[in-house]
Amino acid sequence: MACSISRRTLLGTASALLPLPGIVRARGDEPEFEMKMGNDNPMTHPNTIRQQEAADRILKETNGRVKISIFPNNQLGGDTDMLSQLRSGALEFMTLSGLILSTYTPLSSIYGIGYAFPNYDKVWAAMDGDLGKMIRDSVDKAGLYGFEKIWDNGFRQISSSTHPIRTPEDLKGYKIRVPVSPLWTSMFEAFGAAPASINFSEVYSALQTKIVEGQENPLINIETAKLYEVQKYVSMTRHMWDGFIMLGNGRNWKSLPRDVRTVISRNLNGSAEDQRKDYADSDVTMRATLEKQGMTFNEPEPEAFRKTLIKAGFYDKWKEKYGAGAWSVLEKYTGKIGT
Ligand code: X2X
Repeated sequence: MACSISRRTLLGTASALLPLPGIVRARGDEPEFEMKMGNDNPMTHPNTIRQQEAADRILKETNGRVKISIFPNNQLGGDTDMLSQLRSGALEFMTLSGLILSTYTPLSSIYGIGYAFPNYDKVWAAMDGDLGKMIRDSVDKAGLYGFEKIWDNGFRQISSSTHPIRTPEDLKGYKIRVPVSPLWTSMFEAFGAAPASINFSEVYSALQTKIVEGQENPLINIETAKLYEVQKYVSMTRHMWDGFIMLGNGRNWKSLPRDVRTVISRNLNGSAEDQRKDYADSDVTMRATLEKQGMTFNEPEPEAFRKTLIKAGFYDKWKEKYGAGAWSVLEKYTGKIGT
């Protein structure tokens, strides 16, 4: 006798095996949740690659119920445009430097203080520890959601089309692009440079048309954005560390079912760990690649730059802005700064 199992029974049994309460979705069913994620990184950048991997895993694990579409390379607009979309809920997710976000959440730039972190061990202890928690709490209060694992954006180096940066003197009057952020502007003003706040989406053309002489970024961003086509020198100043906070719109995020939030968090945080590995040794691998593209490198002595910031009162200014409490959380991981 043919064993006939009703579709409802089959679906009921099958759904019991799924990681999520749900039903086995018939092929072609529309996703229950369709969302967008934006970033300012090219297609070949680890952010785009790892975010797409996470989105693929989420779609599979939810059996097609949750679809996140990735829009890389400023397709949805520059960082400040995407941030406005995120805050309104028109965009559900984006990665953004805490220093750019700090126009709304001042504390989120504290990790970017010049020469604060000497190495990645201290970076991750801080960002996966109390400093990251403090920043995420400030992000949540601003109506956004900060995922537990921050993504890496590396130690930053200065590139130039006119001359290498060997000493702080070389930064006097230097027309340098910086991301749109009070801390970035303040740091290069303290060096005596002439910083211009420009979204990454406009950096290549600003360098090409000589609106600015140079910019600063980790080597992986210089390579993936092809800035070697419009820059000649790279000075390994390593003047700060930056990260990309994975952000969600707070209201959208809280409206999702708990099981959906669990799958999204696990996969986005997992991809953050993968992306950190991509960045970890990129300064070595990317230097060889960029030298092949014709860039020349120099290694300036950092102490003279750090002393310039001290003399300009940069550390005192920002310790007062963040407050002694937040500053002590930072120094818990970095040791005394600005002395
Ligand atoms: O805008 C930049 O320089 C970049 C790509 O590093 C950031 O998103 C902060």
